[in-house]
Amino acid sequence: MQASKAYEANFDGLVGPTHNYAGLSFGNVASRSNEKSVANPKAAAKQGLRKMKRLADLGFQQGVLPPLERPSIRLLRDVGFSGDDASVIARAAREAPELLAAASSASAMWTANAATVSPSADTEDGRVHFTPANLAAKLHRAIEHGETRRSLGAIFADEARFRIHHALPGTPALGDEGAANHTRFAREYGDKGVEFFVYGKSEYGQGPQPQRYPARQTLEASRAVARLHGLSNDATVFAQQSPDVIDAGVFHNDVIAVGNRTTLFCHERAFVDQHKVYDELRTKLDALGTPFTALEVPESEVSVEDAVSSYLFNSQLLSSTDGRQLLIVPQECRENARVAAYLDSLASRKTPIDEVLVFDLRESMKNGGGPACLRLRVVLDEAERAAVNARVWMNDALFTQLDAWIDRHYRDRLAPADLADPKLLAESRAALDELTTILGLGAVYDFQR
Ligand code: SUG
Repeated sequence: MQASKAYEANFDGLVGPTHNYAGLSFGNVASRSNEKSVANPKAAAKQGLRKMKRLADLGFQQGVLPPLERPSIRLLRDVGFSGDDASVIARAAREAPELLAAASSASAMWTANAATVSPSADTEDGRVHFTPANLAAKLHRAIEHGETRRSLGAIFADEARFRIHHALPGTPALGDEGAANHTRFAREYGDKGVEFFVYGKSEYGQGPQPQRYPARQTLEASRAVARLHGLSNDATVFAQQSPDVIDAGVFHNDVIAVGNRTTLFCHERAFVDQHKVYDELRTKLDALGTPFTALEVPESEVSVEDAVSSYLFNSQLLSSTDGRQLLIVPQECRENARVAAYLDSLASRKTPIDEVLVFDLRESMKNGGGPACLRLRVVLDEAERAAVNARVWMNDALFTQLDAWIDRHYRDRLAPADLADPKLLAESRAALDELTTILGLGAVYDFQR
């Protein structure tokens, strides 16, 4: 059967007005080491927006996902703070600043964790399937999925083409971190592919576990998502992340590996039984007539520590229309001599990477979010693409509108103490209210209902 032409669209999370550094993610080195530093939400949002614009200008399909309503008054009420919204914030600031911080995080910007997505070419019912991630490992992230599901529903509304599941039950046994632990390989995007799920530990099975930092994704969750999406066993591979790299700060697989079409770019210490993992991928892809190349970076050239501090593997590997592969890296990769040398050497080696583009995403990086964290990949054929809410596609007009919207609504300085400011809630709601009009989302936020 001739597969229809399909594209990989990237949906980036627009950084919300409450972007701050609260040190909420134990196991994420950058989050912990920048705790309590002063953030610049305006710069953060503009850095992300510029990446979207540049990729759209280069001819990639680029969409926008909206921020969530923060601070989450709903969370603060759920944990017992009452009164009007200003009193809820004031009491939380006084009695439980850590809960106010969790309620205020702009963490929905990292849309690689929004959901796991399976293209229609892979699923039993021929629809594109989304499972919002329960993000059960961290409170500030565990409150995202209900609102995320609503946003996805406003963008991928056509139920004949898109199936948006509910998140898995939010319990440690089913901890799910979404597409950050999921990659898909296929010859062309529209061909049937092999979906690759990477987990940190098995809740009920045997096997090694990290000792220092939490494993956020379980095998049981990965298998559940594959079942929900109607994926076949002969086109799925489940692999365990090396527990010692989790202990070195690799809290999601996308901090140590990235894949695109027939290429897996990863560190040599990424997986347990790494060569068996390659063999299984190669065998299952071969059955689909699809080649497979693993471009493995040795510890002797780039250590796991270098990978964690530079985010070399949190890059986007993109196929341009002329078939070349581009690697989108954060500027921190140029600032690490070994990583820079590795990237420079790509030109003279025979590798599937043809060009490297560097982006300044400093504000997000300081919370452990690089280029790949900021985007959710959705493979769409022509008809599916036409069914997406057209207002979310990045173009010159949307860029200009969003850039001015950021100027109107965002602060350029947000310190931890500012989270107690009740004006931040009003500012954030005013911004989001206007955004729903710009993006044609309808009343997706609680405060609009
Ligand atoms: O979940 N950081 C995020 C970073 C997520 C990166 N995503 C991927 N690798 N795909 C996290 O750890 C820090 C927030 C704070 O500390 O204020 C935070 O949530």
